[in-house]
Amino acid sequence: MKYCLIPQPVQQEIRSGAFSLDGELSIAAPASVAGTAAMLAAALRRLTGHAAILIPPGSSTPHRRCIAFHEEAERFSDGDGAEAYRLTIAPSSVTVEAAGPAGAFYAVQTIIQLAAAAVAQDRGQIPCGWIHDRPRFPWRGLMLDSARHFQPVAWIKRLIDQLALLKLNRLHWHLTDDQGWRAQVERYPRLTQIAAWRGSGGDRYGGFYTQEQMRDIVAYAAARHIQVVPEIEMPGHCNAALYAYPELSCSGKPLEVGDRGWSAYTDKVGRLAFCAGREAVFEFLEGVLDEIAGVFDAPYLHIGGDERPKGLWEQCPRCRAALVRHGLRSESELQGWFMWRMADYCRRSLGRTPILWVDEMLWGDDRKVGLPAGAIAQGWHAGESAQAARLGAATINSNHEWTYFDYPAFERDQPTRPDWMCLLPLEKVYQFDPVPAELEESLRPRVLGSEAAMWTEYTPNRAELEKQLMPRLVAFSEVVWSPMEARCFDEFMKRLTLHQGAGTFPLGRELSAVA
Ligand code: TNX
Repeated sequence: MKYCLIPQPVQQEIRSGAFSLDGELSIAAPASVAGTAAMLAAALRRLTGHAAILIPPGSSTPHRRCIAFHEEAERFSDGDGAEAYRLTIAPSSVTVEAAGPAGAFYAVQTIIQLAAAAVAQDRGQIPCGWIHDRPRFPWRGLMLDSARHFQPVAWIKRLIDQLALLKLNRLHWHLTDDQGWRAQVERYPRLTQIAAWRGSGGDRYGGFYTQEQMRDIVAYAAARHIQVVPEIEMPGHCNAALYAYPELSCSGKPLEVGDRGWSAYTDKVGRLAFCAGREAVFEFLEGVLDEIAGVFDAPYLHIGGDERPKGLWEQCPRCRAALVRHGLRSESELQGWFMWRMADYCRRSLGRTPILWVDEMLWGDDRKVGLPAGAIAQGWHAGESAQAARLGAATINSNHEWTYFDYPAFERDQPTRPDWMCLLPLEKVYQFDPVPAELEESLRPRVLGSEAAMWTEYTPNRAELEKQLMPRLVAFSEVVWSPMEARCFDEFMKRLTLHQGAGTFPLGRELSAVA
């Protein structure tokens, strides 16, 4: 017998007896985890209908069953990390021991799932026993593309609730792309006046996040131990920005805009890039990153770097002159120089670790491009994360065949998606190992973890988004949290079915997601 938890914890044992959620309950927590304890109280009230009483630790709790938090850093080894926790469930008490606030927070997510399962299944009785738990990877993320289609703040908060319940700790926020610019930058108002929108009249589509809204999301996520990592794309995937500021492109001419929905900014002119030969481009990008770094407090900035449209820089006299000036031989070397320069800016001027998609930093035409020093390499094709690790970089493995949630989960949905998308069923997500099989043992610690990627070209609304995310995100949580040996798909499906029946997960409740 095992507890019904997703992701599966590292160690657990069920014993006889049960802790009843019925009736009076108190929660004793030190001030350092007061917010987390309050979230537990709110969740238990929602699930059981009973209010739990929050008390300071050490107060006596006569005649009342108690959930008690203890900070026990010394009982955890360094290898456990700050996210580890232990839970002991006895007939009259649930004891939480954690190395720090993150561990206490994950213990609470576990208790919430246990309570949801107990209410749905066992008349509110949580079986006695214990759980010792810690994540397999420190980087457990979801990438959300808000550029191709826009999601309102309220929905993103629900998504963050969902990530928290699954013990995911990064929201990588893709804020800019060819199809839209979503982040308010005060120095460049045309980004949100113009680049955040496409179409006209009744067909106008778009939106953006004010700095205040972004700060609100950062704080909401931080309270749930999730870091929000913003991504500003360069040197490609930038048509929307060039529509607002055409002087940053090679031609410097206004963009011709089409009327084909999400691809309006690319269908007439193709995909463009920032001009690598104009100093104004670097002034712009640095100005943008200055403000973004002021809004987001994570120690990372994602600066894109993927899929530069080829052949444009070769045609541009300014880019050709830059090539000569910097002693470079090809467009791909120029891209390497561009990304090195911006990565350096992140590190030296902003004190942030740059993260890059590395498709073009590893496989430049002449293989001379190389990764910027101190950058984290996010791989999305097979082989990239292993190669980046061999080059000495820390890496996030988002191999698209296993983690791209824009790909169809079901054969029946394939006709609605382009041919290059492969099928990504729930079971395949579940079987993913972020550590590439070919990677030498000694380099494996360089794999920080993984992110699933929710690209949104084909997900224009909430219903579509939730259909693509759920329940694959649930399976993904086990990929990045649980030990590889603990995985068994059939048994996972039983836990998933129970939690879907219990309505545990905030997203996708309305969907018959498993069918
Ligand atoms: C590739 S992965 C892209 C995205 C697309 C995605 C569609 C990456 C860094 N770039 O721009 O949305 O494929 O699956």
